Amino acid sequence: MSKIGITCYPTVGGSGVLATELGKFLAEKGHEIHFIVTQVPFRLNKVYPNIYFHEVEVNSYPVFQHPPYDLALANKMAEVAKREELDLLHVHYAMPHAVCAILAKQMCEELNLKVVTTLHGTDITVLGIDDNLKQLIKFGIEKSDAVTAVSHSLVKQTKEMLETEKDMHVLYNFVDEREYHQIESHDLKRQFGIREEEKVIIHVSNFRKVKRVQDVVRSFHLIREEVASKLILVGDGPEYNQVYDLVQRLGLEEDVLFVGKQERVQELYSIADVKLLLSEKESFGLVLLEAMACGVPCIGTNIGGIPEVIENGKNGYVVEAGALEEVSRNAVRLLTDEDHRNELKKQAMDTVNKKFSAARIVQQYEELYDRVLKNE
Ligand code: GMT
Repeated sequence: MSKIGITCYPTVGGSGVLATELGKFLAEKGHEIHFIVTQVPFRLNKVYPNIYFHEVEVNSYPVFQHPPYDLALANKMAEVAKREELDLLHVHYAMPHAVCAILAKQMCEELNLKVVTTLHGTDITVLGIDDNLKQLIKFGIEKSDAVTAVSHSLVKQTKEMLETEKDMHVLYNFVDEREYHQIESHDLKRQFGIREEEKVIIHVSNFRKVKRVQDVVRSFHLIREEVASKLILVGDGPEYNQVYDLVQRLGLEEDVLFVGKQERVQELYSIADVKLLLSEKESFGLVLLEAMACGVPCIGTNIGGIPEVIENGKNGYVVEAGALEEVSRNAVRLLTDEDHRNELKKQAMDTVNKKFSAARIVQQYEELYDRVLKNE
């Protein structure tokens, strides 16, 4: 069993969720897990005897213009690694976490500490194009003992953008099937004022521009002309007001439910018939897995890692970004043909079980740690 330090942005969407869930599963398998983060990750909602939390405190000083998060983190990593005799640091995001881990590794040479870096996308697709950071991100990746990325698409993009030949392993996102599965919805639909015969379309995101939530609303506008339905929008973020205005302009206020951030999205999935994720950037799309595990077929854009999750026509649909007529056509077919919907639903759950189960992916991480620790 290994002693593993994990660093992530504890409040940031998918990457924080993935890092936390991985830590929990590794702890259940007997590894000793040390979260080195600024605050307790939001999914760490239970006490585990072999999970420890080490808070990175970032103080402001009058002499510094900006609080030194990166340096405080590197210092904490080195301190924890020495005291707890960690075997490896698994960091999520190359920038700045991989760079901090490499600095920490140099600060405790006596330990033979290893660094595993997982790329989630935003660090590459947003920061990687910033010339002020590009060389540092490349350094963090190349000096890591192993690098994983959440899709083949992200590996390709990272290699092209950073002009690196570094070996990268694709380790997909996974979902905890104990949490995400079909559940009895009782009368949730009625509580939301949705009539039994109405279909439910759902979208879950942090309402960043790249999620193109306005495309979701426009697609729904088309779908609603053919099928009596409601759209549930889950989440909050920078585009919220624009999306809200669009809903008013299109006269959809009666049929679009803004439910804000939700902890137990699985309950909402239990009343949903189809999910839309129409992003223009998405290195994987963890929310797709969560929906599929709950038996909700998804329509997603042909972007990044989405086509590695959705198999067009088999467990959902993949459309070109902005092809809203096509989104609507596929959704209407799904919503009106029950046999077809049930088949896609079954295939969606099957895909999660076979390709993206926690057991499978967590084992892949363990095997990678093993190889790194044996210097293979
Ligand atoms: O999608 C976001 O805005 C959050 C972002 C993050 O950094 O947490 O999610 C990224 O990592 C997730 C976990 O690996 C992936 O499932 C998301 O696709 C990815 N987001 C993007 O690439 C935009």
